[in-house]
Amino acid sequence: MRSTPARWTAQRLTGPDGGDLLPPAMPSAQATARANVNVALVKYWGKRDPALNLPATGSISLTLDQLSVEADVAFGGGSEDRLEIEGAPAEGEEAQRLVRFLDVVRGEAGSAARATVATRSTVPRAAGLASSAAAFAALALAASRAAGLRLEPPALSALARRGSGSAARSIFGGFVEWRRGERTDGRDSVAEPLAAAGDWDLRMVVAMTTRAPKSVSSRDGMARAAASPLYPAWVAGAEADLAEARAAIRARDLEALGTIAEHSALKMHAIGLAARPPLLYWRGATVECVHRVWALRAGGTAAFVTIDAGPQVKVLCGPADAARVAAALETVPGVERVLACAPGTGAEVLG
Ligand code: 2P0
Repeated sequence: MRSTPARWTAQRLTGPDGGDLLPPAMPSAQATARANVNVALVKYWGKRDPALNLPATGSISLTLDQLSVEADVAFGGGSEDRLEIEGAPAEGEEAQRLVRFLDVVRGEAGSAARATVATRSTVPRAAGLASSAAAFAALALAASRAAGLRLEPPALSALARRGSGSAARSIFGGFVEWRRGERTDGRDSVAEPLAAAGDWDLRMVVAMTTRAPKSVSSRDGMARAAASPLYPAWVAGAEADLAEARAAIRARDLEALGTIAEHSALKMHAIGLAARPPLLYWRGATVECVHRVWALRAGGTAAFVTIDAGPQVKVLCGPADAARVAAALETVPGVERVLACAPGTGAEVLG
């Protein structure tokens, strides 16, 4: 008798289809993987190909510890994918996005097998932190393994990108650059590590503000930004911003990295303000957090803000200053929780 993993037996062999649910082409058929979120220091904001999530510019990020997503994927029989997020069935656009991603994996593997997927996140619900980067990096690793594919890191990064652009970066730990690439098929639009998590000990202090739902998704925000009169300047300045960030990371120069990271973030939000209709992700607490950080900096603390497609503020600083930064942010009205993250590791297979 063939031995099958307990998880597989429990989830699938008693399924409605009965019979042998392990197609011969996919001997592993199930895998679990975990990936951490990442925060961009030079932002990805705009696409040259929305279908393939090919970016208009390169970007550079820091993968964080503590905030991660775990994904179980099993391929087998059944007539449709069974998808569960945080213990509840995936619905609507979220479910469609997962199925589209699984279709990409099936296409690569030459398989028509349906999947059972479950994801679990350690990202606090109130955080308003986009966990799609961690989710699709974990899914890319788990689904490709489960489908019998053994992808090298660049191909894995390209696969994760298909789910969510920023997921290309969460395949790797530490400081990561996602190259814009030139090819229309996107094979050269992949991330690569610049420095490992253990190479430079920094902190990203995350101030979680209002729970108000995000009114405009990153996807829609990027589309709106592309029509902003400031957008051409954003694209034109990208290579210089990337070069500055790369040099700062190479030199382990926090002041230089923080300066370009803050500039990239504020420039990204300026594009939205100048768009018609306008786009503004900030709340009052967001603005107040920025001023608190600037006040700390005026007092000699090397701390720099970055803000993504939401009202949360993330502050890059040295480990010795993280407690001071956190204390300053905790007292801002509207800030619900503050978390200091260190550099995190890349995506890994758990089983
Ligand atoms: C970034 N953001 O570089 C930028 C900065 C938000 C602000 O990548 O449409 O979820 O799935 O490719 O990756 C968030 O956008 O967008 C993001 P899709 P994604 O981190």
